[in-house]
Amino acid sequence: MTRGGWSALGLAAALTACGPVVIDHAPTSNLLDAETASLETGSGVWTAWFAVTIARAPTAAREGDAGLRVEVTEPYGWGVATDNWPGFAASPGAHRASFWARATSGRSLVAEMKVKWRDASGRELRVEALSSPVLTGQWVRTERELTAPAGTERVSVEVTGAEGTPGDIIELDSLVVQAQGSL
Ligand SMILES: [Ca+2]
Repeated sequence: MTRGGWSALGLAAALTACGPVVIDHAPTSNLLDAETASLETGSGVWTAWFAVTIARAPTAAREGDAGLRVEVTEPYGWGVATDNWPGFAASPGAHRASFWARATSGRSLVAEMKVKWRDASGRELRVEALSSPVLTGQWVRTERELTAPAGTERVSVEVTGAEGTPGDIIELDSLVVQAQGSL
């Protein structure tokens, strides 16, 4: 069939559909929305959880044009989190999480991503964590295989550090939690 034929067919299908168009996500797509993952067009659902101010910043880009700049404002630990209770849609099964990070500090800053699997009501079923190596000014990618337990319908993400003093900067980009194919 010609390209034009397919277009006409697609239009006819769209016109006869009753509900909103449902787009199936590829099995490897990111559970986090595009802005939260990439910071390219906005700050997504990131919130300054404790001891930080956050901003979408071109200087914090590992990929694309922007990343998440996290400035520590108090000593003894810091944290950012996704703020879209009860979280992004998710399903049980094998996943892979990853993120890029770097830091502008002489201290031993480590960024830990916590992935919280929740049921439909938002109840926490399992928390899995992946910790970066000690961060430097060079970007480093941290990755881990995860398993969402039975009953998982939602996922939320935190990135925290146990160290930090005011003025420390941590930059994050390309944060991913993706399903590893359908089971
Ligand atoms: Ca980016």
